[in-house]
Amino acid sequence: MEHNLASGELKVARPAWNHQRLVPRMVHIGCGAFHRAHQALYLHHLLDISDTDWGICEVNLMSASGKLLVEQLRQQDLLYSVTEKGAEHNDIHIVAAIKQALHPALDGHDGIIEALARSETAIVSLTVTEKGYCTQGASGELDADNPLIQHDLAHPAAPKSAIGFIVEALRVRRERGMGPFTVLSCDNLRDNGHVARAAVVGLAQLRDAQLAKWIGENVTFPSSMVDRIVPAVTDETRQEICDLLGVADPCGVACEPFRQWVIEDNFVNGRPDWDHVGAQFVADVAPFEMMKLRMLNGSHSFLAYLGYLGNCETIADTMQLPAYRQAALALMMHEQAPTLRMPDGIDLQAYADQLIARFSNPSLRHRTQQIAMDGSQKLPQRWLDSVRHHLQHGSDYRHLALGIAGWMRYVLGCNQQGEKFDVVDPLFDTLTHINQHYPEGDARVSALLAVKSIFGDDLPANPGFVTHLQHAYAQLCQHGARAAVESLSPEPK
Ligand code: NAI
Ligand code: CS2
Repeated sequence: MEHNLASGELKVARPAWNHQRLVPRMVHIGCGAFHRAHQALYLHHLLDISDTDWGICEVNLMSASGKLLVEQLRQQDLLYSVTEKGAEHNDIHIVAAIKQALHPALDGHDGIIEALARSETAIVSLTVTEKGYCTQGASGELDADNPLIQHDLAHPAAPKSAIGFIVEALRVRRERGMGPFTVLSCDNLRDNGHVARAAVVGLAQLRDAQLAKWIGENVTFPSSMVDRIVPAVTDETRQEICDLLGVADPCGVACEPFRQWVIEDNFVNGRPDWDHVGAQFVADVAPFEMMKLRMLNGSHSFLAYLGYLGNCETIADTMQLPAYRQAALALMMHEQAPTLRMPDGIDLQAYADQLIARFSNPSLRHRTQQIAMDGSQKLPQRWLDSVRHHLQHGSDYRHLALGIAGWMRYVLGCNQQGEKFDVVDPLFDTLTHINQHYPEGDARVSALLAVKSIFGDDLPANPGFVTHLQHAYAQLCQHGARAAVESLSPEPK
């Protein structure tokens, strides 16, 4: 048999503790690359320095790859590695924080609902991507027409969505006279705790008003700001990990050395002392979330759309182009920072400079096309709230306008050379319809602005904004992405 992380001889030490010690007090839904390199690693570090017994039960709900990952984790005793890639050297950790890993196709819906409902489950955390909450991007309310929600209403005991599983498990807990758990969203959403609450209470309300009331009164939904750049794993990454470990690790992930986690301290059923390993518990996460979403994610999306259209494969490639680097910094400092109200002691210029350095890390190879995914879910919190701020204050937002134009051009699904590429987005059907009927010009801009779940009612009704966008889009199409980004400087006084 081929050796793996559990059985093989390794070039690095395995963790000293035994899995027997772990109790699956946290059930995590969405065991993707980010969770493995972030929340699970924080817990791993805590297990390393304390005698805590917190362990994670991982749940993947979607896709064949999610099932495969669960199978692969099981094959290697639920161990996996995280490689932190600095510009100059790598650090590797073998993580031993997982107690159990489940998928509906392997364990049944019941198996997952029971894991959520068992008495030791104190926290249910989520990294299910922005679309996993089944909410309307612009309003943050549950989208009752979402096909997963429609399915879960028709089959409440065999749900498909993460929200459906949580509601059903809470129903079971209530019926059994058990207490609630905390729902901890770790996705890149504005007010992510609030979005999780709106989704869970919203679905419960459609099922049973009493259940919705019980959830509203008993379950807490702390918000959290999560940060660490974790690109999707490629064959190249897997080979690098194998070289470092001495055995293959199909569950391994690689990421940047930086990590940050700011969490609202509002847990109903206990929590690990993540603050002992670098997390920060605060009363109000909102300023930190907005800072990260607008400055980091906002400039990431700008670089992703205009970088991809300008033939840059990775974010680090965009940082090699002076105009993109300057535009990212100008977007952060002139168009995003002025929209933020930060607590004393936060230096936004230093934050922006650190982001430019992080984006420039040449060993990460974070693909622009990965960040460009699911734009319909990302634009509202990354750019559009800031646009509203500028419209209200009469201030300049040319970078944001070009970013939106970049998204509009990107979702056409063909590059400046006319070569086709796949656009991945939950609104794919709507976008395809618009591409077919409004492939270019002002009519295209208006058709895209009319997508209410992204732009709301107010933005398309603002003539100044519409004209600005039409102009930015025309410039981008006429001159190409690189020239359009170059034309943004010099900065206004
Ligand atoms: P990934 O593609 O590796 O994993 C996504 C996970 O979400 C998978 O477990 C998948 O099964 C699950 N999922 C996807 N759609 C779902 C749905 N509709 N319902 C339930 N589960 C669903 O992606 P990755 O890198 O783990 O990122 C996931 C999310 O984590 C991001 O969307 C973002 O909100 C957050 N995040 C990611 C960071 C990164 O650098 N990768 C950093 C900060 C936050
Ligand atoms: C990125 C984020 O994929 C994206 O949309 O902007 O995942 C980004 O890498 C993280 O938020 C960094 O913490």
